[in-house]
Amino acid sequence: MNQAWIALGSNIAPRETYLQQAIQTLSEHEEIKLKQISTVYETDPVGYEDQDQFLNMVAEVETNLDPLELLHICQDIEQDLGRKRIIRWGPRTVDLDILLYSNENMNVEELILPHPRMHERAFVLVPLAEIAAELPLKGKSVQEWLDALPTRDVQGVRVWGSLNI
Ligand code: PH2
Ligand code: MG
Ligand code: MG
Repeated sequence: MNQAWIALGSNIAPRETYLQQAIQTLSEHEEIKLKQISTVYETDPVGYEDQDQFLNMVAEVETNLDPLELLHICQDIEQDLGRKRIIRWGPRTVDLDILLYSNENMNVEELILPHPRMHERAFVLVPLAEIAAELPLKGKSVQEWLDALPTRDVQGVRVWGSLNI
């Protein structure tokens, strides 16, 4: 079995429903076992700032699928939930990003593991630290990366609530 962490985000209404449906679809997949989900956070948009606030969370799964098979399932969920790619880093119904897959280091056109920007994003590190603070990532723990972020970034991530799974 491999252990993978997936970040989810939505900033088009109904945000909670999109997250809920994405988690539900993952958990119903025969080859995926949902292990943990974080709290849901409301977060200021990063990168492209002229867009609505996001809901973000992180899920831990176990799977025998390989990383690209898991990626394709995540992409199918995005498509089924109406994702349109118009602006890079722009508004989305739902985004599922594989953050980590066991100890895999991978760099192919479709997928880079660990996710290349995860260690600098509070909207990823705050929910991930909640369920995997000690996880090793690029020579530090997730908690250490989080502690190294500017306070202003962390303040842009606020507890919103929990999904009813
Ligand atoms: N995703 C992005 C770009 N910016 N900002 C927040 N707060 N949350 C996201 O999920 C997010 C973002 C690209 O995927
Ligand atoms: Mg993303
Ligand atoms: Mg993505």
